[in-house]
Amino acid sequence: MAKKPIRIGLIGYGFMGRAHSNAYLKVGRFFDLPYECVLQAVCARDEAKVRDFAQRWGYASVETDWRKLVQRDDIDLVDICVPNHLHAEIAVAAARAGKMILCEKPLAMNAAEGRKMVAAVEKAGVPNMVWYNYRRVPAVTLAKQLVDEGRLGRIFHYRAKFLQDWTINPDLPQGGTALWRLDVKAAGSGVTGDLLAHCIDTALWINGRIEKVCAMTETFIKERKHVVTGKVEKVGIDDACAFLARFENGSLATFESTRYARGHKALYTFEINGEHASLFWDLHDLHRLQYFDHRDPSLVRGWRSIHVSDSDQPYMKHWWVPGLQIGYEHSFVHQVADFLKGLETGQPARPTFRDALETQLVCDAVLKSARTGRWEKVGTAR
Ligand code: SOE
Repeated sequence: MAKKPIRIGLIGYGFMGRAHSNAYLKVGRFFDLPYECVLQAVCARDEAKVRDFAQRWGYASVETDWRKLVQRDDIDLVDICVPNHLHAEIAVAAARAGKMILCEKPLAMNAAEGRKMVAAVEKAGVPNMVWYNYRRVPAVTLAKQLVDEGRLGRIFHYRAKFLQDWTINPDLPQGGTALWRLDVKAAGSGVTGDLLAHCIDTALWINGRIEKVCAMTETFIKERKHVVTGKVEKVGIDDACAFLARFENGSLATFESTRYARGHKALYTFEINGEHASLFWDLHDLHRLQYFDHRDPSLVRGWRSIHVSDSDQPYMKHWWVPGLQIGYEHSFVHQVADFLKGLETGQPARPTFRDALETQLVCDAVLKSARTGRWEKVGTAR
């Protein structure tokens, strides 16, 4: 049977533009779906560079103005891969134009913007999703499955961290194409929106709602040259953030993120301790899930390192044979596959914009608590 084309309009072609394009190209080869992703257009301001990108990845056309792209009749889905301060305006315009929308994380600069985006997609009734890709690393999906099956019993603790070390150099400027993550006007926040947002998304998904948080942040390098203005400017982002949280289910949590942990490049880890069992996952060893079950006979009781590559384990039947692992890029392929499956079944793939607003609300409460020095309640998205 002929597959229905989904004509993609990608806005932005950085690291995420590549990750998403790769996913669109691969998904139909590994997953049986009634849709086919068509790389219809890519948009960015630099015409020469966007043409190069289009040629390398196989996009049929280019645009240099996102407003034109979202109005095109031959685009079904708009994929937003630009810095955070542009997410809301593009998403609202794309929703009004009736496009499906995939948006890079975090959803927005803050929850107020996020609410407008949720209202726009829900009013337009367009399918929408945010690229919190780590949910779809098979070992993370398996962690969720084990918790949902009740294997851990009552959850006592959730512990997550995301450590990097790429901004320690004080000569690193802020702003511009590659370094917008350091510019608060483009990013909204530092590690809270960029890295902790991933940890929060996974945590809410696996362990439910967070009621309140108590946070501290620090900006270690107070001034940096701005690439666009050429002036030395105040740094407005949080370089590091740590917070305590209470989940609605009664469990206690600690979250930590920094770009100043020398030696760590992208060390995202989480551990969950329950009444019967615990689990631990580490992005640097992403195909393994560590699991300890106290109900095992004491002679053989201990942490097992589950190599998540068996065809019974999440997503793995679509790839190679048991024992052969997959990696980071595949989490994006899985996300597109689930999105397309959602179109087929009418059960939207998650996180939707509304789900991602929950994460945004936690980020807002974390940043507020860091300012006030008090515990802050997390607002509700529903
Ligand atoms: C930052 O370095 C970054 O690329 C984040 O923006 C991504 O979301 C994260 O997955 C890896 O680190």
